[in-house]
Amino acid sequence: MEESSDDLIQKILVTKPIKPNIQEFSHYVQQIIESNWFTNFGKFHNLLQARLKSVLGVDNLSLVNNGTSALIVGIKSLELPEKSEVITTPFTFAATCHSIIWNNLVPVFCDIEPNTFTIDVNKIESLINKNTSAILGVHVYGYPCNVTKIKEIADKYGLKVIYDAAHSFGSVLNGKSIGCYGDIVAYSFHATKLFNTIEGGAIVSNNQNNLSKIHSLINFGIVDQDNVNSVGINAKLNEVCAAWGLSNLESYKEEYEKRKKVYSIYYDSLKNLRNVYVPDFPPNCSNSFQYFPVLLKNAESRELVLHELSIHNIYARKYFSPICSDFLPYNSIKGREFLKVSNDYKNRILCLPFYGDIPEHSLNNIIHTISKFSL
Ligand code: T4K
Repeated sequence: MEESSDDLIQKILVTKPIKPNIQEFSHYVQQIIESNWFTNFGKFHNLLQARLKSVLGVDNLSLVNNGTSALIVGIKSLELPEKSEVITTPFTFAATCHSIIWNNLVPVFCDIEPNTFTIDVNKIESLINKNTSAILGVHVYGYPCNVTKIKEIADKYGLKVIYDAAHSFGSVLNGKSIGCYGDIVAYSFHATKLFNTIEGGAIVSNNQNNLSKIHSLINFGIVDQDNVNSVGINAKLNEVCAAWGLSNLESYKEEYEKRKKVYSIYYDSLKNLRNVYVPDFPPNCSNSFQYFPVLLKNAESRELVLHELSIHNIYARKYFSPICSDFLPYNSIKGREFLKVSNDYKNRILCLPFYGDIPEHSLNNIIHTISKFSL
């Protein structure tokens, strides 16, 4: 949280990506150049994969070129019946729902639960029918879905469970990695994520048998030089991005600690304001420190806050508004009329600029502005 004269004129955006140590990264790039091996499951890919298994506390992890590929390929690996229905939340980034359509499946929207913005487990069962094949929950902003109840429902109806953990790098729930819950868990390592490989992501499969299928789906469906056994795609993570990720493993830890401090300043200042809702993390789940979402009084107060902040060169973001059910490709999707909480929250949600070295005067400015328009 150091300030400089540059900071005073700098734009304050919703996030600021972490960067690797330049010496370490340059050293890796030199090795990549000399090796003549730039992609296709190279040395740095394999090193990062091994490190991330340990960092994320999971057994089966496959690296991919972005979080959207992680979702698309992860779902594909489950071989769900064509045109079957996948129950999901509209309160997420477009990639979540798009990944269902890309698999020739049908998304069905379920509303969110008001406290944590995650899929409302009390509303899932009423959406299940003979065509339902899976539930796709999103640990939105890192808040964990009710994984216990979702598993119970999935087991009862024989459904697969997929989690979008794009916001949950390093999250631990009930003493286990968030990646241990569900059949497939998709991570994003995009530049805007706490841990990034510039573009990148990972698929965690909690079924060991699925691993070789995922590996080949990432690589065109190739099994060996003579056999292509499935309609795969090219979703490989290249060596430079993998090396960037390896060098970022240290930066990530530092950033995590810094964000903890920023989080408590926001939390202590905003938590008790009238007309502002800051969701708490459940005691059994660690905070991923990916976003700092607040729910404001109404659409009008949100616009006032956004406008006032922009005067000071501060740009908060309306993640997630519009919600996915508002997007053109989803206009005729089932369940759109029952999204009361999602439709209310999309008008009030705001993700505040949230990163380790956000200047203190900007932080104070944001807190002051929200307090002013939340009376
Ligand atoms: N599931 C969920 C729940 C997700 O949120 C996402 C992605 C995915 C799946 C798919 O994962 P990926 O396929 O992307 O790996 C951004 C990110 O591009 C996207 O990854 C993220 N979620 C989404 C929530 O945010 P935009 O369209 O808002 O990006 P943009 O360009 O407006 O950037 C956001 C802010 O970050 C800006 O204020 C500027 C800053 N920024 C951005 C970039 C790219 C930087 O400071 N440096 C940068 O390099 O989508």
